[in-house]
Amino acid sequence: MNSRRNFLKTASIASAVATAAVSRVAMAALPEPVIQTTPTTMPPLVPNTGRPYNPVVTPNGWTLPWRMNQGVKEFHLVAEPVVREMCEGFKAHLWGYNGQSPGPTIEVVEGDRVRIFVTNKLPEVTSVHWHGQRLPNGMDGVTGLTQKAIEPGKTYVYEFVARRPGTFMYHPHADEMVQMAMGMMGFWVTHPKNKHPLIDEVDRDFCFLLNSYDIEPGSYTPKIMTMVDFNLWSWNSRVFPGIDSFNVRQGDKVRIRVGNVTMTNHPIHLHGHEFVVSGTDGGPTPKASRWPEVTTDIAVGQMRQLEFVADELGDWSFHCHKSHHTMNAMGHNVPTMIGVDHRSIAKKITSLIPDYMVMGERGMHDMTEMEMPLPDNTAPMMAGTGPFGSVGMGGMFSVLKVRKDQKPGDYTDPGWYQHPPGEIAFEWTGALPDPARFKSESHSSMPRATKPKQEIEVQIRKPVGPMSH
Ligand SMILES: [Cu+2]
Repeated sequence: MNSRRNFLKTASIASAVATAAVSRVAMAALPEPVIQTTPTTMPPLVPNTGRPYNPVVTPNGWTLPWRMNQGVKEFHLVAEPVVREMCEGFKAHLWGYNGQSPGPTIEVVEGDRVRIFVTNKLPEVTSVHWHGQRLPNGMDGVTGLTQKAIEPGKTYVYEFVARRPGTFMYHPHADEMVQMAMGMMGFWVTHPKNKHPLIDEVDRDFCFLLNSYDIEPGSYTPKIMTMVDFNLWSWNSRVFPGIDSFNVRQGDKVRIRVGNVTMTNHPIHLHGHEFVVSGTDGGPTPKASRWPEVTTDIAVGQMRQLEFVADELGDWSFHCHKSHHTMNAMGHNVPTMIGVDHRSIAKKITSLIPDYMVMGERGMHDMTEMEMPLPDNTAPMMAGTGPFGSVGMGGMFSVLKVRKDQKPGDYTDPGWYQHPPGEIAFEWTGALPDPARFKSESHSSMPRATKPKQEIEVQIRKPVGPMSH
């Protein structure tokens, strides 16, 4: 599957050999790049060299192994075209790092000296900017401003000390519009060296990037000129139901780190719990500035750390609160048909076009259960089947699964929550009394000068045309 285990074996052999005096030539060789071939969530990479720390888990992602070279942590990133499975049955042709988009998460400890080799296998120049880091200016990765562009086929070396603990990311600073629209980005976590007054120890630590793509149904490559009208809203380049659940044990202190690499804001919302924002890409927030939230807006280019105690058992939705961001590839030119009875016209059309289907006269949930013919390689618009039927979601949606018996360090999916008897919403089968209607007691503050001549009820149909979110 992935070659991490082999790499670690090789890496530890290499370092064992290294201490036994190896030629400078061998030591100068690049670390072997590690390539990931699946979009599954890899277990946390427990460090076997350097200072210990509690590693993060990257949903549908992985952490890049390193080698220790005379006290320096060495990583090798390869910028290259990748095929990313965004959900089952839907593959996108993106650009990324080391086989996937986003690239692997990089985890280091405050005070570590880090050396990152970046090999460019793209058809155009690139560079890597280490978003949020304190570093020498020449290591900041801005093409033309702080360094030469990395030409195709070339490898550059970045080296700096990870001075500030916290939540960071990396992405190109060369032809950014194209390269970020194509999926080039990755997470970076710097763990604190010692106990930090503002950084709590947690039992579970997750990280993901918010990203968006515009891929026409039936095609594979994102349109890179899109500014607002994206049709795929993803976490770590996955769309629901392709996003793995966040599996924790009841009572766990949980930290979720999120970075926004899209071109709009995302109000990230958690059910059943309150969280605080314990940090940003600027560092941990002062304790006095933390207040309880169930939704926090993450603006473009921002990163946030959400922290909470997962004390409520269950399967809790965790999603972006913009309703268009929990749907997949959809045409935007669909008029609202709710309340429109077009049975008669549908009958006439069906005689001409047998496959004709009327969409959405009772809302659009029906579409989630309908077997609609879709072009090959298209993510279903709203999907995901839960224990009670269709979830009717897509895009930026996942589930926090809180269980009594989830073992510490076990991130595997425990399956659906078994609700205790009497704790599920149920159908009322008794008589329905007529509703008692309240008499309005409100008055307008400023009465109209003239009485309206007649009651007007407006029937609105939204205009057809391009829509922004
Ligand atoms: Cu959103």
